[in-house]
Amino acid sequence: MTFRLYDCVVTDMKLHKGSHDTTGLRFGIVVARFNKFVTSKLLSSCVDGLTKQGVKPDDIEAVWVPGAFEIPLVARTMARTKRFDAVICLGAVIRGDTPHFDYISAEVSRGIGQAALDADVPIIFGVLTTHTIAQAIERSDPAKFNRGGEAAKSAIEMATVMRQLRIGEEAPPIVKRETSAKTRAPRKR
Ligand code: INI
Repeated sequence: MTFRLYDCVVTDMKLHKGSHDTTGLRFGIVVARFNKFVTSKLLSSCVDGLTKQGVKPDDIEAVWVPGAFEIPLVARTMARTKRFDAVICLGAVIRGDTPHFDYISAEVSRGIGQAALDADVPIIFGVLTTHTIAQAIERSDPAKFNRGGEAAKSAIEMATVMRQLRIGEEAPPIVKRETSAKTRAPRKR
């Protein structure tokens, strides 16, 4: 039997993927106060996204920080407590007339990546970096791009897949060994 995964024929592999089973999972959120008219919407759709997937409000902890620049340190500190299965970072960096945007957005993305590796806990990048206020409003609108809800989904996926990997849970055997080249599905071009 063959199995096609992203255009490849796969045999005899274990496939791990995240699930919707949020039982017992705890999430930390770091949210920047700067551009609060945007970040408060990101926060509410993020919390909605988590609770709709069964996460208990008691298992969510949020921390406000002054701006996006301050997010990585707090995210790292939260992650290092090991009280959270994932930490979600929410912010909005909007381009202005000066190079400030470039410094803040570069630092927050670099810092969040480094924090996740340092803490060995998934840290989700839910920070908008936009050219205009209109773009930021659109991306925080739950009826449009809803980046807060997307960050929640990413956090659940990462938390569940990491839980699987860490407890060495067996992934369901999805494929069996191919018996002959004839059974191999043609490669898509
Ligand atoms: N912080 C943001 O979260 N978004 C921005 O767009 C922004 N701009 O443009 O200045 C911003 N600045 C504040 C910064 O994150 C720090 O809080 C501040 O520099 C103090 O360290």
